[in-house]
Amino acid sequence: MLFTTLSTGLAAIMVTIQSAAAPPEPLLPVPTAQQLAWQEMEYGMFCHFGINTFHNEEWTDGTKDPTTFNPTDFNARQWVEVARASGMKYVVVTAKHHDGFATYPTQHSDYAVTASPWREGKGDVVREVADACRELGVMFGFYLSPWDRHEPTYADSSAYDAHFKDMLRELLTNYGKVGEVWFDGAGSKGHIYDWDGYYALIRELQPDALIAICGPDIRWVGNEDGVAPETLWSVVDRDGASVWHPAECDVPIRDGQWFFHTDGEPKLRSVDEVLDIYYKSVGRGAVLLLNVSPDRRGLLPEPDVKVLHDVWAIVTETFKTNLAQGKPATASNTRGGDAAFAPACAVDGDPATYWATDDGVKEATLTVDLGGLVTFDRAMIQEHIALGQRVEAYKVEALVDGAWKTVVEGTTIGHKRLDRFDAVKATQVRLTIAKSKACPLIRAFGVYKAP
Ligand code: FUL
Repeated sequence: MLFTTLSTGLAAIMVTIQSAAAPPEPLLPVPTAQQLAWQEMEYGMFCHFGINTFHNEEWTDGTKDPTTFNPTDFNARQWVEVARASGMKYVVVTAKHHDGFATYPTQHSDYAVTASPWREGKGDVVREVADACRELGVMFGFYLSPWDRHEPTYADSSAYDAHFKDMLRELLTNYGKVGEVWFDGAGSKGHIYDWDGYYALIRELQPDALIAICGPDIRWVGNEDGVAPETLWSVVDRDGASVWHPAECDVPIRDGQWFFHTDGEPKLRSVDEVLDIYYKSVGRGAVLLLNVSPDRRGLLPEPDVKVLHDVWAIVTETFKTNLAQGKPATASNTRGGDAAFAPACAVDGDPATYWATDDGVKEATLTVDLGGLVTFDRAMIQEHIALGQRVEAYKVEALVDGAWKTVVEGTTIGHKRLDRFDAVKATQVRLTIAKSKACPLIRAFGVYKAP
């Protein structure tokens, strides 16, 4: 009796094991855990704040009197609260811009907040931003300009490297966890830096920090418009090797102005313009780092805050209800016929599951029965990029009056693809993966109606 029960149980286990399809092999290269977590954030706030804020200039030359830095109502918590309420998951603050003025009390330069009247020289912008980020659950990052127009050692590469590492060390040890270090390439043409030495220091002191722009973990998208190309790969060739190097789109909310200007309000982009940027960055698989400049009070200006708020209200409202979620889904192919990789996994709202095809099947369709006439004008697709970026071409069609109508055709998907199109009224929706480097892994597929 006991033997029979045991053997029946074993047989059942055997059957389960046999019918489970092997998980797909990763398509190398794949993101690191830190890159993956950053990609999930999608949206962050850049804050340019420093001596320039008080001179109506984008680039001062390192000679402005440090006593001119004097915000009247500085409150970094307001910056981070606004960022969080606006859907942003990280904040990057300028610790030093090209002018060399340090917004934190460095021991390695007199050109710093310590020489300003602000809080009698005892203020620390970086500390207050870092503390607010920690308290509010927002990732903290800093910008440190390699190009330095004030520092006397700048003319001597190795002396300057030592100075720059001294500042880096302070920022990496005194402010808690750092998520991103932003190295701007501007102004540095012809100068030789010890990049490897900088990177080694970061890896040693903050192993989880991502090094952006002039760095190995995050790449610059290549423009300051906040726009990623239609076809965006997170995999690029570097020094003859294929590496995971995802793109970040940095753009100022006031056109052309990273720093606050007293007469800059007319440059403030509209809600529609920022939304368009969102679709062309996050919606093309990049991460958006939107710059909002604190003003001379040391606060984010109210009109800018309103735009951020309104943009996020629209994004949230638009993507609140996936009209395909939980609806019956079928596919032209399911990996091993296994429920673990079924098309339903793309519409279950669970970020951990995905629809996968058998190895070698690089073209496939997923059809969702919407269960009646449904109106939508947005689509969202996500790949399971933890196992590599794969899809090269896709199409979304809607079943309208019994005929399939193409609403959008595109190339790459990556972490997320958002598409806008004229509203359709359909009973079914179909995603076609037309070309893929390996079997496609679709984590999410959704259709939505914008407000
Ligand atoms: C550029 C800089 O020159 C701008 O002032 C700003 O910091 C922007 C983010 O990067 O290269």
